[in-house]
Amino acid sequence: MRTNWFKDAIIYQIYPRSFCDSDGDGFGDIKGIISKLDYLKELGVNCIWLSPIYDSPQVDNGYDISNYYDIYPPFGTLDNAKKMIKEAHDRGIRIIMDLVVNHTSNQHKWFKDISEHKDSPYRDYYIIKKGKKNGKKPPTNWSGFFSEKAWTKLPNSDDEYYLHLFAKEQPDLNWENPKLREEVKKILKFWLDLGIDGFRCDVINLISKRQEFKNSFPLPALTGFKNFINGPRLHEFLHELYKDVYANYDSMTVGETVFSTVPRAIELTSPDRQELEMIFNFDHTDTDNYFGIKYFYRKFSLKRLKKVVRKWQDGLYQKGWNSLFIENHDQRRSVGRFGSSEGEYQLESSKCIAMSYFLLVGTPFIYQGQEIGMTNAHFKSLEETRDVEIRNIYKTIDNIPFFKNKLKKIALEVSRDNARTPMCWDNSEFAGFSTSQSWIKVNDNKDKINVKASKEDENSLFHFYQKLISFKKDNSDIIKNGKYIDLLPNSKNIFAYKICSGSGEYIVIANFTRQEQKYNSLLKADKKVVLSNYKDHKDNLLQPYECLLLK
Ligand code: ISL
Repeated sequence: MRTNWFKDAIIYQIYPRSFCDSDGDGFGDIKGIISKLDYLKELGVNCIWLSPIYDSPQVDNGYDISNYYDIYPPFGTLDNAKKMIKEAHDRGIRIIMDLVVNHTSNQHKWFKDISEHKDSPYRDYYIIKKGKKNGKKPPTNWSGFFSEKAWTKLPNSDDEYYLHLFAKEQPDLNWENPKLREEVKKILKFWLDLGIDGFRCDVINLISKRQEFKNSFPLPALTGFKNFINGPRLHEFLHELYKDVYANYDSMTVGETVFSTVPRAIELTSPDRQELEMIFNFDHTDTDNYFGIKYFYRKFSLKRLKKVVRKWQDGLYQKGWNSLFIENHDQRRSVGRFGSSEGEYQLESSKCIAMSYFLLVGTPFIYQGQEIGMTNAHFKSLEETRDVEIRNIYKTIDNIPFFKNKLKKIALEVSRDNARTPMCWDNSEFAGFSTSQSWIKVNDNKDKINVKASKEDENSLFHFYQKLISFKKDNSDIIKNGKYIDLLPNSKNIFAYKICSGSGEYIVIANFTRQEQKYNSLLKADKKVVLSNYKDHKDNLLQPYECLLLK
């Protein structure tokens, strides 16, 4: 029987290669994850999202899958995975897997077969088109997400190209082909039968492509995006998966949907349409950039953030369901972001941001290390990074005549690798992550910011998250039907909102500045402070980054 457990889920994202290394090779693994399940239970989460552990050449850290039915050996074995599922379930923790089916690795047997045999039965599993001018030019001028052209010549062909919206080692699958869709269903069933509780569906709104394959107006990035974002058969394909697979399991899906809108999200998540349970939208992560491109950095503004929150909370009220997150493996850390501060008021501001997003209506996600306030890695050079994306960006910058150094500095600051450095468990040489040098550097501040220190300090962010989690669980009746009301829509310094429903209400008031802020204490109505990041409160004054939860 399907239930709505996803509305009660508190989800913790694990990036397996950087979480915990049990065998000392500097690379995280499944046994390491099992060894930390008690920690996650203590934190209070009841569901894990695992970034990909499938077999893969790791060009994009596992988002390039070569075998959906096996595990990348450095992570462990299928038996290890089965044990992890059981051990998690024994502790009341569900597991959702990353599902990457917009593309495979070019080392997947289907793609290898078409690269080797002209008459391969798998040709129609991918998107292959003849190039223009006798194959000298690609079929269209589209460009992908990693600042590469979206077409590469098929191995062993003079005039044919395959489409890839990410790296050239990640060929896109052809969802128009019913046989391919059956293969996807087989993969879903395999993992659900193994006991998995659902999927985080990678770039799922890219799976349907417009079939005209025409040139588009050239843009600095993502030329042709209208041809592959939210394509014409997206909803049909998702409903087919739901009807043929998910309907038979008590599972949940959260779709990663890039450049999404509220109307689209309602279509994707309204229960009667049977497509997905919720989606990730990225509007709030674009409040400190222009055009949704993180390299076009601009100063964060609370007013912009509040506008976005209002749009999504109001938009999905009683129509769909929101996911709530401030970090993931593609985003830089939230410390020093969204108005928070690295240095002075670091702890206060991290708590302030945490409370502000966590108590909105929706299912909250915590990315590994976020709960202890891990910071960006502060990379000094490209050599310290590992991500395929930043390598491509550096090549692009090298072709720009001006500002090379400045642009490279920005690229390092916003690089995805900032969130991918090893989880800091203690202050030992390799931060308790491993007993040897890790695949990417350990944060320089591991002596101060680590799990052991956080657990020992009763005032820490870790304990604050524990309290937020308890509150969210205890008040799930309010939240499930909760209406969001922005109490100070015009303030550029204070974020104040009320969540109310027939079962009760609560209020969050947060000062997003490092200055004291006056406010009208009537806002608090007759409510009592349940949680705050300061011990003492002033009547109509908020201290720097002070946040209050009132009920
Ligand atoms: O990370 C991004 C920008 O820096 C995003 O544009 C990201 O590429 C996009 O959100 C899709 O992300 C997902 O699919 C990618 C993979 O590299 C990401 O790690 C994954 O989250 C391709 O599978």
